[in-house]
Amino acid sequence: MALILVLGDQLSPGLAALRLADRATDRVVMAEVAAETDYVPHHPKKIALIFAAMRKFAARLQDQGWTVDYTRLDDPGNAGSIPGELLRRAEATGATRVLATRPGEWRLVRALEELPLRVEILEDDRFIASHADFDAWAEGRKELRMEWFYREMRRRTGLLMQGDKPVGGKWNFDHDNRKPAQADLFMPRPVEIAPDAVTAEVLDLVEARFPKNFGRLRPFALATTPEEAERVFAGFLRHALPRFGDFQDAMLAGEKYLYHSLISSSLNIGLLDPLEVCRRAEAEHTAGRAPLNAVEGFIRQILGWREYVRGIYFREGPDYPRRNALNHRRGLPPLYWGAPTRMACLGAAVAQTRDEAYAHHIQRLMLTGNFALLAGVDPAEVHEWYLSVYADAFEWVEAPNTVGMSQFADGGLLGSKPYVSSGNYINRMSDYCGGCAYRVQDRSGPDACPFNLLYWQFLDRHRDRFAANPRMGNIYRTWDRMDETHRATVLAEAGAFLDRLSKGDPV
Ligand code: FAD
Ligand code: DLZ
Ligand code: SF4
Repeated sequence: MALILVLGDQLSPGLAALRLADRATDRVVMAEVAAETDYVPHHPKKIALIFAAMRKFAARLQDQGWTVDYTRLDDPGNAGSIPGELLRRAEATGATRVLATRPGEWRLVRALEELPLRVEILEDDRFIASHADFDAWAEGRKELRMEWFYREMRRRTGLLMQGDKPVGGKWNFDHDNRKPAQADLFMPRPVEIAPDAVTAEVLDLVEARFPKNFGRLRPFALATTPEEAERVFAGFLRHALPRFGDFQDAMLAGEKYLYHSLISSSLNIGLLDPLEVCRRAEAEHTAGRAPLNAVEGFIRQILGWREYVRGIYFREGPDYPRRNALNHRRGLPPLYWGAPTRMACLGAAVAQTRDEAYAHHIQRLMLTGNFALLAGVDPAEVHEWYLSVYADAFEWVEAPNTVGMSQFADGGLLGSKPYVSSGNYINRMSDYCGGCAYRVQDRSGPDACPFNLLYWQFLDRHRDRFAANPRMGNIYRTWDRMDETHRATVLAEAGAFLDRLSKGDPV
């Protein structure tokens, strides 16, 4: 008899450990534990999502004839951690063997390996590429660029392929995908999911147990079953996918979701299957309901980025989230936890994060990520924030995005140049600046947009690292051509801004 471990983000009926288990004799172990709720201060919506989805998944397993030892957070005797719960269940049942599916964070992989039980850790094959596939692709390459990996995945899966050529003659239609959006009456609205009795009970528990965690618990509308996730995805395919490409990088005040799919938390906890999602998006193109730039852009996020960052996380090893190539040391400014700010764009991104445990990619990358990088915030603190506040955040996907893509803390493994911008980019891609106390047009002076000041100060302080980068030479030449007095003013004002940030003054 074996104990079959199912973690809170492993809620897939076809999970490797369940496939290998014997329903008649083995026992499934699932546990709500303090070690998982507390290793970072998760958003209450994220904890509620995991608990509600776990409870519903356990009930289905039981209906299908599995024996499930389910521990609720408040159960007396709760050992408080996953290894502790496995030991407790092993003692109670006499089991000596554990069958697990590889967890998505190194911390838990290590904890399972150290258990004084016979633990078999199976590969998590709910992904399109296996670790061996990724390593075979990465082996011997000087640069691990996503675009090359993505093309390989297109060839392997046949997605959007015509023989050995990409459909439409191009691999990537990003060039068409950079349009700013305008609010209109036809903006798609996310499918409404109403909490059922199980979710309602979990919401009460989370409210009582995590009153101090950053984030609004209610209203709660995240999908917690495969059927709910399917409704959200079907709504996206029908109403938003056709314009997903055009407005992928756009941001609008008051429009939290634009044309995004909102399926990341469902994919990451196992309610949706990534390959199936890609095939269904492809079918929308084949049927003439969605243009190629939208469908290719969407598929690239999942078949490309999602698979690629997972490969990087496990290939790079447990120290990856602690990398700090730019030696940034600043503490995370209080505005990330909701302290008032005069910066309209950051205020909106943080408020939306607080309310929904969601922000879309460009908000994460070019608002909160960009600002932290420009201000020199310690990437470990940035990483902890992202891991805490988003419902879809698990280290395998969050750390490469934050530490690598957004903070350049891996020294350029993920991106050949840092994702930094002045206010100009934010103004082009959003309508935040119109309602801001700062002036995006001002390059210096008392009301100058802080992104304008910090952008040049960042480039100046990291000149040794970036000036020789062929993709950045032009930017340095522009800076060097600016009037010397202006450059000195910008650096002095950026320094003063950073001093205010250090003192905890509102900015
Ligand atoms: P859509 O825009 O509709 O995209 C479709 C799907 O593509 C997403 O559901 C997601 O599964 C996948 N995807 C898109 N971009 C990425 C990416 N860069 N990496 C991996 N998958 C991607 N995504 C997470 O799932 N968890 C995280 O913890 C996470 N942290 C991030 C941190 C930072 C700093 C940045 C810049 C990005 C992060 N992302 C993360 C990627 C991306 O922002 C989210 O996947 C996306 O915003 C989720 O919203 P959506 O489902 O509406 O996505
Ligand atoms: C995120 C999370 C939370 C908040 N709580 C639990 C839990 O109580 N029990 C559990 O099995 N999983 C939980 N999770 C998800 C795990 O943290 C996740 O499986 C690991 O971080 C690996 O990705
Ligand atoms: Fe953000 Fe600057 Fe625009 Fe204000 S002016 S919203 S700080 S980019």
